[in-house]
Amino acid sequence: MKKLILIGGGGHCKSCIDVVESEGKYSIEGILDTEDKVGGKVLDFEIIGTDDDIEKFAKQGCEFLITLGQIKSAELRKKLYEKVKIAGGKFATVVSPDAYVSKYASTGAGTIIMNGAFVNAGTKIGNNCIINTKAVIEHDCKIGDNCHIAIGAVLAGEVTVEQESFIGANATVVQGVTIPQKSFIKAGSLIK
Ligand code: JB2
Repeated sequence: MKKLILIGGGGHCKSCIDVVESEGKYSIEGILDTEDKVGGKVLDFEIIGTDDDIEKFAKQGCEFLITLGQIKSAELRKKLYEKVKIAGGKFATVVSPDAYVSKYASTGAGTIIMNGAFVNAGTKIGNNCIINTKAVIEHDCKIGDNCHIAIGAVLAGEVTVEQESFIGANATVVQGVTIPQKSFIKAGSLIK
């Protein structure tokens, strides 16, 4: 199995660990968090260092997944993604075995597709995105880099979500709408 380092050891990390373990492609080497958290644990996995250790683990051939969540802003996830890239690190793409992803869809580096999500034909998902539990992304959607499609959100066909946007839990975006970059769509919204 390929070795994986998770970056960010909070609530979102727990959900990611579950998906990574059920996919069974990666062995989790440990988690990077802030200095004060080093030595602690998240579920069964140790916090083994800080972001200053990214380069060391990249040189050891580990892959990376940013496991910090993203709600108000994509800045921190984006910054960490760049840091891994500069260190020459490779990103994992993680897909839950309990998600449906069409063979005609594409998924970028560092993106996780979580349990029960649907991604239909012709959809393109960028890098460093979170497609959270039970999100539905219909045909021919375009999701830019650094987006979070939260739990149970529904994007109808041909929706575009530009980079660094957040679509809240159970929000619905109807067919053909474009969500501009850095948008924050509140949970339960109807966008038409
Ligand atoms: O610069 C950092 C950094 N800043 C904070 N580098 C690293 N490697 N880690 C950092 N952290 C750590 O991220 C914090 O010390 C903390 O352990 C973690 C954030 O955890 P928290 O549970 O506060 O948030 P989250 O981002 O994991 O989850 C939020 O977003 C999800 C999408 C929550 O609101 C969840 O409920 C939500 N599902």
